[in-house]
Amino acid sequence: MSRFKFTAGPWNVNEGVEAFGPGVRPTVPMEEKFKKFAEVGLSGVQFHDDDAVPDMNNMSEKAIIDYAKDVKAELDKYGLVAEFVAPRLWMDPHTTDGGFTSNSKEDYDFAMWRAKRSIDIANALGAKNIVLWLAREGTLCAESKDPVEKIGALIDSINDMLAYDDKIKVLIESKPNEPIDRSYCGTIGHVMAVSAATKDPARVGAVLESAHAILAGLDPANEMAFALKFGKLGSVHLNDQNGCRYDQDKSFGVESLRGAFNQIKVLCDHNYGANGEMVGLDVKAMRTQKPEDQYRHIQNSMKIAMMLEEKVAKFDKAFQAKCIAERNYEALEMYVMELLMGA
Ligand code: 3MF
Ligand code: MG
Repeated sequence: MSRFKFTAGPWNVNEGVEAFGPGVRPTVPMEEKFKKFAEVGLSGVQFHDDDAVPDMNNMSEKAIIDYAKDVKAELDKYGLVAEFVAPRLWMDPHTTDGGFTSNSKEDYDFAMWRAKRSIDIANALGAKNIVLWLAREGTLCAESKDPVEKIGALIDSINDMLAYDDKIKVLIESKPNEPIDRSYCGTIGHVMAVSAATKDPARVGAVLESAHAILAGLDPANEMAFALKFGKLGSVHLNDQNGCRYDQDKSFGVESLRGAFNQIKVLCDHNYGANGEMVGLDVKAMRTQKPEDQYRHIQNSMKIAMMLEEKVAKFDKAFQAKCIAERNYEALEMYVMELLMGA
């Protein structure tokens, strides 16, 4: 049993499309994903706005809410909750140059329309959070935007979301690059600063994704800790990443077991989840994976997280204190390695 409630998004079971090759697995219908998510032990689902309401651009505001209510009924059927809704602002022709930081007023307005519809969808699904992964908020050409002005525009857009609904929380998922070259919210530190500059900082927090921290050259557990200190770690995306390559979304812990241990440790040590926060697994199956076992990466990630929870429970705090008192960190480090290797 885990102390955590695990979630994943429908995008975490996919056809395997990448920049160099087409899909290799058939599309799985949404309801089958819900059914299977419940079966493998997830507690909830994360949504992009158009995962929940696919044709939303062509629908009225009321029709969007009605459609989302039907999705909520399907979730209920499988005993799942909705964790968050994230406006997908990187696929649409209106967001080619970003949304909240676009140079086009029309595109900015479109992004705000999607953000507000995402809040409506979240309310219909019973989700408490909006997630902003700011995929294209930044520049490909550094001189194309005034970064000072654009960070102001981002803060304005969040204030507008907070004013639209007085309960919803906005969580920014930091990422330094990909698809954008220079992003405006690359790390948790950036997210905390933006949060502090909004009209209701208590309702603006962060999602830390392990791989995104690694892409920023930072340690995921340390990034989680930074947000935890401010009471603003609203969600996590556990996964792994082999250094500064393309965004890999590997199963949690498969590249850096000690790094994964320290993520689970910081979450356990600081009672993450006590206010309803969930543990998202933003993992992708390898393109080589066959359809008949295409939930394996989610199951593996959850299993590794739970095995690491057991290691955290076994962690010998008295021995740690002794090592600290003697400033013998070589001994402490070897103890951790032996703990993880089962010696
Ligand atoms: C990109 C991501 C995204 C976000 C998701 C929800 C596809 O690197 O991590 O997953 O997590 O869009 O914000
Ligand atoms: Mg993510």
